[in-house]
Parts: sequence; structure tokens; C-alpha cells
Amino acid sequence: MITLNRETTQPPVRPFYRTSEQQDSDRQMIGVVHYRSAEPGIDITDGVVTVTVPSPGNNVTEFWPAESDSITSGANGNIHWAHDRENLFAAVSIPDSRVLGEKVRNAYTDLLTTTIDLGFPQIYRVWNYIGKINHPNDVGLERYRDFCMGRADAFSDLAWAPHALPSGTGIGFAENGVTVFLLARRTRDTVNVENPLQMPAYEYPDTYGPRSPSFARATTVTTAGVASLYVSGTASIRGHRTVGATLEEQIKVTMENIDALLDGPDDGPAQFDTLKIYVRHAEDVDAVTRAFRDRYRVAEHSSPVLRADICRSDLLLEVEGVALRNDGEPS
Ligand code: 3EB
Repeated sequence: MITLNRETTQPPVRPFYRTSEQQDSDRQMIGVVHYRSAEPGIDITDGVVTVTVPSPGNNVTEFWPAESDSITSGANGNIHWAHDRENLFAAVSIPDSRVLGEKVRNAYTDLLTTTIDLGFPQIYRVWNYIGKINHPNDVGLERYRDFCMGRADAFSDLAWAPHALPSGTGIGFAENGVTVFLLARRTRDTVNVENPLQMPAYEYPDTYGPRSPSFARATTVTTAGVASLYVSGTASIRGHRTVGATLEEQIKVTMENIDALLDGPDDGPAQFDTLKIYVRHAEDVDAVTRAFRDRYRVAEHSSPVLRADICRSDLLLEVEGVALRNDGEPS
């Protein structure tokens, strides 16, 4: 009798959320992110990379549980990382600067090369939190556009193909500095997805800044018959233009964009496991929260809401998440 030794790959990591730092889980983490009123910072606590995104008015903690019990962590210069053999969480905090581009380029290059050198070449999700994102820098360029230049330069320096850019979020918070963290896999089993309703962000015209934003609309990782869809920050943009003058219109267009990404070829739409909601104005928080929780049937504890600035000053909200779909293949 022949026993086939099936290679099993660990699934990608999925987050859970708490409103305090209390971690009521026995599972080991590779990353923990606090969004709250505090100084920005990254350290390694009990082998877990712990990131603080300065975010006055919010108090949410995001946990990224490991998918195995074997965690390794460390720091290479300013890059802090932890992995479970298959999934790596890595983070960098960039001190504030009057012009961001060159600092971002260097930190991003360190983050990407450290990730690859550690043996995790398949970056599948990146978050970028930028202080005072819609403010001008010292030479009058909006800080988001300044940030986009440095990030694009770092990917170009490594000859990164545009279609290989990972899914991402670019969001602003009140405090200064830039915090970036990512998830990467050892196995190259991810597929990037673009949105038929939107121009790829990396092809946006230069009316939105000297270098286009470097991210895919979503990235899918499929293991054991389950596809995990990492949906990027999604907002009320059609083609490359912001649409919707009212909150209701922006909610509707954002949902249509998300639905186009969740739509599956034959197994029905993917379902959100978690949904993360960013809202620019405090007075819009309730309406946006209700609309998205109702529409996508996510519970309160799986759908944190953060008051935040969005990368385009005309955008009122942005939504990201992790959605799951049975891929129809026997596992
Ligand atoms: C957009 O679609 C809205 O710069 O990393 C969404 C997700 C947005 C990620 C980023 C920006 C980013 O262009 C903004």
C-alpha cells in the first residue's frame, strides 16, 4: 500500500478584535496592533510583535493569531518580525519628517528586503498608517502623495512587477509619523485580484500624485479548499475618480466595489469573517457602521470601527476585511 505524503500548508492568519488589550485566547500571536491614544511604537513583547498606531478617540486591539505553535521572532534594525513558519508579520515605525519620501523609501526597502531575506517572499497584505495624511509637507505636497512616492520608489528599486503588488490599506491618523506592517507567506500560493469597476491604483494618472499608490484591490490565499480574500481598503472610487457627494452615495458605491470583489465564479460570494470600517467624521460613524454590519452580516466584535482620515480628502469612509469562500475543490 502506498501512502501519499500530502504536503499541507498552513492557512493564512485571520484577525480578531477586542476593545481593550485583554487577550482572552490561548492561541499564540504573531502580531498585535493597538489603535488608541498613545505614542507610536513597535516592540516585541513575549515573542509577539506589538504595534501601537497613535489614534486618539479609538480604543481597538487587533490580534493576529499564529497558525502553529512554533513562533520565532526578532528585530533586524528597525524591522520587528515574528513568524509561525508559514506566515510572517513584520512592522516598521517611521519617525515623522518634514518631507516623507526618502525616509519612507528607505524604511520600506528595509521592510521588504528583510521579509524576503527571512524566507517569506509572498507578501499578501500591507497596512500603511500616515499621520496628518491630508496635510501638505514642507514643499506643499500632500503627505499621502509624498508617502506614495517613497513607497513606489522602494518597490521600483526592487524591480517589483505592478501586478505583484500586495493588497493594502492607506489611512491617516491624527498623530505624526508613519507606521507600516505586513503579512507574508513562505509559500507562493497567493493570487492578486483587481476590481473591474476600478482602475488599478498603480495605474492612476498623476493628477493624484507624482507616483501612483502601490497596492492590489485584493489578494486571495487558498489552502485546504478555503479561499481567504484579503480585501484592500475600498472607498467610493469609480475608475480613478471619487464619486458620491453625500454619505449615502459613498456608502452605496463602496458596497458595489466590495461586491464586485466578493463575487465568486461559481460558489457564490465570499462572506466577510471580519470587516474593518474607517470613518472620517464622528457624526457619520453610526450610519456607516449600521449600513455595513447589516449588509455583510458581521457581528459587532468582528467589525471594529475607527475614526480616521482617508487618503483622499473627498472620501468619507473606507472599508477593508477578510472574506472566506469555499473554493469548491475537495480538500
Ligand atoms: C483608493 O482606492 C482609496 O495607498 O495603500 C485604499 C487602499 C486607498 C490602499 C494605499 C489607498 C491605499 O485609492 C485609497
